[in-house]
Amino acid sequence: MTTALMLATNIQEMMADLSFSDPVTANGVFGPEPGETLATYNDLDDFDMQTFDPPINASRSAIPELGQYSQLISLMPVYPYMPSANTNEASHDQTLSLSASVAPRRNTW
Ligand SMILES: [Ca+2]
Ligand SMILES: [Ca+2]
Repeated sequence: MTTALMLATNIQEMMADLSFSDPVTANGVFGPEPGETLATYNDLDDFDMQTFDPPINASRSAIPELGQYSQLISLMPVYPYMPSANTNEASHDQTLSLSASVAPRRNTW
């Protein structure tokens, strides 16, 4: 397994059991709700536009040994049967799915 694939898999495993809506505020903000941190992110969209540098493992712990890499997470709410039809994050109330991309990248010094 390449390092990049492993870093993407870490994110996938970390997010696998999270709900689509915040369990406290239901449909709160698209992104982390006020006061939330990496340790308390509790729904999928909390991770939108987060960059982890150094990267993290599936338990949300930093991996300083791989400090030459970082992980960028981008989420977009999508319609289940038309995943490319939505381009507006604000319309997440009508959608049931999320498209996630993880971009492990090698930092340049
Ligand atoms: Ca949340
Ligand atoms: Ca949220």
